[in-house]
Amino acid sequence: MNTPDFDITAVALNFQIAGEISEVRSYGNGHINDTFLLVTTDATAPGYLLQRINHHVFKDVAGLMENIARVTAHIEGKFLPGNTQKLLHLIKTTEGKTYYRDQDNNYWRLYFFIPGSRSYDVAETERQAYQAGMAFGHFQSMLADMDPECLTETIADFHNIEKRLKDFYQAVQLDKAGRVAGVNAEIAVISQHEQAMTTINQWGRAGLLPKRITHNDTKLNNVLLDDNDNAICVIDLDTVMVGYVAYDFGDAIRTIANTAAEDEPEPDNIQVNTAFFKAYTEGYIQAAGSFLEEKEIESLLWGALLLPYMQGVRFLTDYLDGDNYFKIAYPEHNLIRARAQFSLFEKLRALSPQLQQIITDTVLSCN
Ligand code: ADP
Ligand code: GN1
Ligand code: MG
Repeated sequence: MNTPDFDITAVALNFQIAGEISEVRSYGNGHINDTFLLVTTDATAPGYLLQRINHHVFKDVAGLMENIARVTAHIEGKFLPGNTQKLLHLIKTTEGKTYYRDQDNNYWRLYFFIPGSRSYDVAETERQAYQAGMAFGHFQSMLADMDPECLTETIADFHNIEKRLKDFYQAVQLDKAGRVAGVNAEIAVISQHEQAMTTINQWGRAGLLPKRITHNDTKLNNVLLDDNDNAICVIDLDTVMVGYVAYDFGDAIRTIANTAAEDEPEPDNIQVNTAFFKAYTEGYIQAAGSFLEEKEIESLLWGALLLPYMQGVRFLTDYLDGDNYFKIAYPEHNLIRARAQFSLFEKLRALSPQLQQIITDTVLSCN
């Protein structure tokens, strides 16, 4: 799904903004929503972040926005005086709503731009990895006392690998884009590991893992860092809903412990950075260790294997469907992304004993 042109200034006039818009820029590298940075003539305003919510992906926009309002209010209530963390702040429409629907059925929302912040697609330093771990761990911890059932499930079965595999095999059967003949090697990888990859589902069904409120999109670029690489804000709250902590841990490791970008075409460039894995784990356990149950800790490595595998399944499904879900930059993009995920998955698998040791040692040192 790629982006048409919009009259962004006209859209922004439907929100309670200060000053006039002097500049509009396309912003960020998200695969789902469209994001624009708005600069205004009001020198006191830090600028705004306007997003067109992808309502083909998020079918219940009202429910999604209600989730974000609840989650941000809950977190705000936990901030202590003098705290330096930032929080996404929704700007209401001129009608007092959290989102605006235009005449073409596009859905828009507006946040304050968080000044002095930036995000990274690939981690550059251990500090970034550690800070991201702290940020996502702290995020989960602040939501640990909220009832998971009070949030709408914005995408059903989002991290349910059994459902993702079902969708994948359906895409293989339909072969809508005539691409199945070219992906036999990837199909073989998927089928070889599918049994093992249902471990978290099985533990969940057996009642061994608590359901919690999780972020569900813990890519490195969904945490904002300041100039000194301090994590200042967890963003992209569209998928905050019920989940298992292993999903967040795994999705973060998928980008943070990967030496290459998510769509790296050269497999040799895709390696596991064990120092970044350790740094993320330390940050995460320091922030979340106090509420995690033993089985959840045991599930973390499974999450680190599952999320690259599942992301590979999702990219490949979209490739076979004809690229309807993720934005792409070139025709084979989803295939290259899927291959990169499977390559990372294989490397994480090979290092599993070492990675488990890092988790175990970190938990022991934090007790
Ligand atoms: P998507 O769902 O498409 O990934 P995000 O909400 O993650 O959209 O936003 C895309 C990018 O915009 C982020 O990676 C981040 O760099 C930037 N961003 C998002 N919200 C803010 C904000 N309030 N202040 C500053 N930058 C932001
Ligand atoms: C999408 O929106 P963005 O780019 O942060 C996707 C995630 C994937 C990710 C892969 C709602 O995240 O699940 O892990 O791309 N979000 C949705 O980069 O599907
Ligand atoms: Mg994002």
